[in-house]
This record gives sequence, structure tokens and C-alpha cells, in this order.
Amino acid sequence: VLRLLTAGESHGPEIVAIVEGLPAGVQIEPESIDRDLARRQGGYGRGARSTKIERDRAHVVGGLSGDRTTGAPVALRIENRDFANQPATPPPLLAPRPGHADLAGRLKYGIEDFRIIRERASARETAARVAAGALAKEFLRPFGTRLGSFVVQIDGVAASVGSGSTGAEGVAIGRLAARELHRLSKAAEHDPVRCPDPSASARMREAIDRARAEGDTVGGRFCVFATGVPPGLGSYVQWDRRLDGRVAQAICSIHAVKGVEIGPALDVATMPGTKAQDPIEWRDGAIARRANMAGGLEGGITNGQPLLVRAAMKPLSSVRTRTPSVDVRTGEPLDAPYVRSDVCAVPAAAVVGEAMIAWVLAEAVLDRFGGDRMDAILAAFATVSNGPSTARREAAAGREGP
Ligand code: EPS
Repeated sequence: VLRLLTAGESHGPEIVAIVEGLPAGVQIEPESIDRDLARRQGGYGRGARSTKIERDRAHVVGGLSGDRTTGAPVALRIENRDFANQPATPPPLLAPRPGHADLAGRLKYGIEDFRIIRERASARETAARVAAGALAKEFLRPFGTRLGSFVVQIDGVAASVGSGSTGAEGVAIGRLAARELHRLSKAAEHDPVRCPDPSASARMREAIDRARAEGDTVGGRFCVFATGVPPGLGSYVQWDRRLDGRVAQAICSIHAVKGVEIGPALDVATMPGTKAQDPIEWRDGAIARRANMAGGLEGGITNGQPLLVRAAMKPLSSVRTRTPSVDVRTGEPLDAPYVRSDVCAVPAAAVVGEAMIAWVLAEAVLDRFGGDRMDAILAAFATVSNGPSTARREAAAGREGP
């Protein structure tokens, strides 16, 4: 069983991740963790904390011998440089901000000072998830699985994705081949808001500038995908083994994410069944699919097509305009304080989304081919797939059998 625990407060000394259940022998490229940490920190619309103060680096303090996992828990520490800037005794924050964990956290834990609540509820915690996700990506690499992401909308500005497509976004993405998905993700990598459509990107940045000037924030949507996913992950036999549900939980656990879609789910809900299928064909001596409306999952099981997930992130709740609230000790009216934050964190959330999908897939691969050591897991994988390249071929063909 693969487990991830994170600990640490946003302005405490460090954020910590413990990953247990990775088999021995996973090759970890040393730079891969820091590379993903840097990708998460970027993005137009981020505040001073992430652009000027923090320089996230993972210090691996257990579980690796050289560049290989040992089977022991992998422990990672990420320093919070902003810890050094904290006052010894910060004043308590007593008027909870709507949209944050402040009030709900008080109702649950009985803590009056919501500074304490926000310290752990903060999205700073996602640095630990991205570090753990980087390990999961390294674990998935020998299976041929690759992940990517791009932003499809910020505020009211939607990107045009899917070459020259005029149709619904989700359907257009569902028609993209794996290499086209990766082309979009690569283009996003060089864009300030991780958007592969340059004209939309410029308008997205304008929307962010406008929001910043008005003391407001903006949300948006992003797409995360995985290609080369081994078929047969997850199961229809029990509700909690359906991979759709595990994907949705993982994505919705990202701060400020309120919605998740697998494949073009919302588009498909408006289409007749005859148009919403992925016809099964015989092409070049193999079974092939004409589209990917299912988003890579049928019956809660990966079908070898790319896994396609899109998520909606609400505008961040830290707005600079006056926010009426109450003093939780007395019930008297008291404006909620503005606490420094980002104007937009959708590009960062896309990188966190990759980490979460990598995590869910790594869990599912271990469920299916599980073991204590990488060589045994790859041997088990080979018995059903004859190796990654054949697996990919069979995945595309949907031909893997018992
Ligand atoms: C966050 C508020 C901001 C963000 C932070 C998440 O932090 P601060 O209040 O210190 O300015 O910068 O995100 C990060 C620090 C990060 O690394 O992602 C929040 O309230 O969730």
C-alpha cells in the first residue's frame, strides 16, 4: 500500500512529506523533484511569497540509497524561507474570512485564532504533494506512463485547444492523440500561465492584472493527462476500487478546487448516447478507438487510452476589498483582515494536479502488480503486457487479456 503523509505549517520552519510503500529499486533522477517544485512555484498571478521569498528544494533524508529507493519510507523536507520573517508573537486573527477554512476550522477544532487554522489549511502544503508526486512519476516511468498539464481557462478567458477546433473544449481534447496532448503540455511549459494558446494566455494575464488592480482574485480550469497508462488499473467490482472515484477525490483535495471532470463529462451530458461513445474499430490488425470521450476510464478501469481530467478552481478567497465578518469571541461585526495571498494560482494547481494523478496511478499500479521490489513488479507487468512497448500497443488496441 502506497501512503503519503504531509506535515508542517505554511509559515513554520518546513513542510515535510513521508512516502511509504514505494518498492525498492525505483530509480529517482535527483533533479526531478526540484524541477517539479520549481514548476509549481511559477505562474503569473502568484504573490510575493512564491515569487520572491521561497526557493523550494527537497532535502531527501531517508529511503534512498544513491539514486534508488530502498523500500524504506522516503522522507522529504522543504524549507519555508518565510519562517525567518515571522514575528515571535503575531497578533491573533479573530474575524474569519469567508471561503477559507477559518470558520469551519473554528467550529471543528474550537480554535479562536484562525491564524493557527490557516497555517495548516494553506496551499503551501501542496509543495509536499508535488515532491511526493515527482517520486510517483519516477515509479511510473518504466511502465511508459507520462503526465502533463495545461491551463484551459482563467477568469472568463478560455483557451482554444485541439487544432482549429470550434467544438466543445472537452470533446476537442478527447480527440487529441497522445503526442498532441504532450505538445500542448510542452507549449504550456514555456507560457507564464501554462496556457498553450498564446492569444488566450495574453488575455488571461490581462484578467489577472485587472483583478490585482481591483483587489480581487480569479479562478479557472486546468487539464491534467496521463499517456501510456497500463490498461486494467482500478476495478468495477467494488465502488471504492473504481479509479474514476479515486481520481476525483485526489483532484478535489487540491486547495480551492471545487470541480472535476473525467473526459468531456459535462459536454457529454448534453449529447445523445449515439454521439458520446468511443467507437471500437479494427485498424491495422488491432482494435482501435476513434475518440476518447470516456477520458481513459471505462467501468472504473483504465482502458489504455490517455487519462483525461479537467478541474475547476474557484477564485482564491483572499480578496483585498472589504469583507464583512464577525469577531468570533463576541459576535460583534468585524471586517475580516486581508491576509497576503496570490491573485491566481491556477497554473500552480495544474502542476499539483499532475502530482495527484501520478499518485493515484502509482497506487493503482502497485495494487495490480504490487510487490516489494521494482524488478518483480516489472516482471509481473511483463506477464500481462510483454513489456511497456507492447503494453502501449495493446493498450491502444484494448487487447490485453487474462
Ligand atoms: C496561501 C497564501 C500565500 C501563498 C501560499 C498559499 O502565502 P502567504 O500567505 O505566505 O503569502 O503564497 O502559497 C505558497 C506559499 C506556496 O508555496 O504555494 C494560502 O493561503 O493558501
